[in-house]
Amino acid sequence: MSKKRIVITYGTFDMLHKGHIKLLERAKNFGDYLIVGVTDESYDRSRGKLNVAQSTKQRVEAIKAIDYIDEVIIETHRNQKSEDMIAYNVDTFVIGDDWLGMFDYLNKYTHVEYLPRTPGISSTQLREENFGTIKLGIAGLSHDTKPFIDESKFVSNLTINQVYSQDLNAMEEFTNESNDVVHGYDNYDHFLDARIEAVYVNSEPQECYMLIEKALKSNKHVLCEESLALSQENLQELIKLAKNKKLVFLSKLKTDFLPAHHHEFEGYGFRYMMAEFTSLIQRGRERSKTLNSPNTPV
Ligand code: C2G
Repeated sequence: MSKKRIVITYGTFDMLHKGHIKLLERAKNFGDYLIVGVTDESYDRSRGKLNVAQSTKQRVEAIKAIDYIDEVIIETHRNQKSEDMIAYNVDTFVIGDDWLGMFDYLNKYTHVEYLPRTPGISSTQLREENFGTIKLGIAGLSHDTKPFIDESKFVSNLTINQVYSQDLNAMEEFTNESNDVVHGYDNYDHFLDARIEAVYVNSEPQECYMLIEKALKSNKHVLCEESLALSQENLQELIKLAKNKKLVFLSKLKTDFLPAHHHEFEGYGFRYMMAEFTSLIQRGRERSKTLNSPNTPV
């Protein structure tokens, strides 16, 4: 009896659509036994896919419901593909040509096939059609502003189209240099107009409370760097306001504010703590196809 020809492919398969289906149908034609690897959400986040709409469970169930798929596995880490080629004794690895060349390194294990992608359909498009796009404004300009805008391009369903700074010159300089942000304001009330639904506050600590309070009062969701307010009382007021208005009020919390951090250090004599920072853009070099860098296999 001849050996079954094993085919494998991987994907996020968020909001399963005809592009995915066409890829899977063609993959099956390369063999007798089709294995599909579905990426799990934490692995997706680590490779820059930040707002996948469906859970791993939902996406796996959608793939499992397709009768010509013989086995479904979960992709959880880098290098797993190399491990799977050996573990499943794969004959053909199939992927869409939006990854052209990225998986050539697997040729040492198996035969790699890039198939034409189906035009005109994508999960990003379906997410936008179903969930809309958040229009964000940035209040406060700093050295973080441009990197923040650059990285936001990896998040679908999000656009940044206006900035505010009480420093007119800084604001004009920024909008003149920026290819992305055209609308600049030095009047905060005018900035909080109808064109935005959310505000990213990144300003001086003494200014944050006022900027956040006004944004919440104008029914804008708020995302803020460190210091939200200069007093516990003011902070409680902002939290109450956001709750009453059912608005998102998010703060970037530094590790050293985390209760667990204090607990660990005080209780158990921690010597050091590791922290990882993900950056979707390697300074000075835009990653090709967002998720890949040439030297580490995905
Ligand atoms: N695809 C396609 N046509 C589309 C959209 C997607 O042929 N219009 C293919 C992709 O090329 C890929 C598969 O469908 O081979 C799954 O696509 P995604 O869900 O976007 O997954 P992706 O991020 O490409 O994951 O480790 C996972 C892999 O690296 C691929």
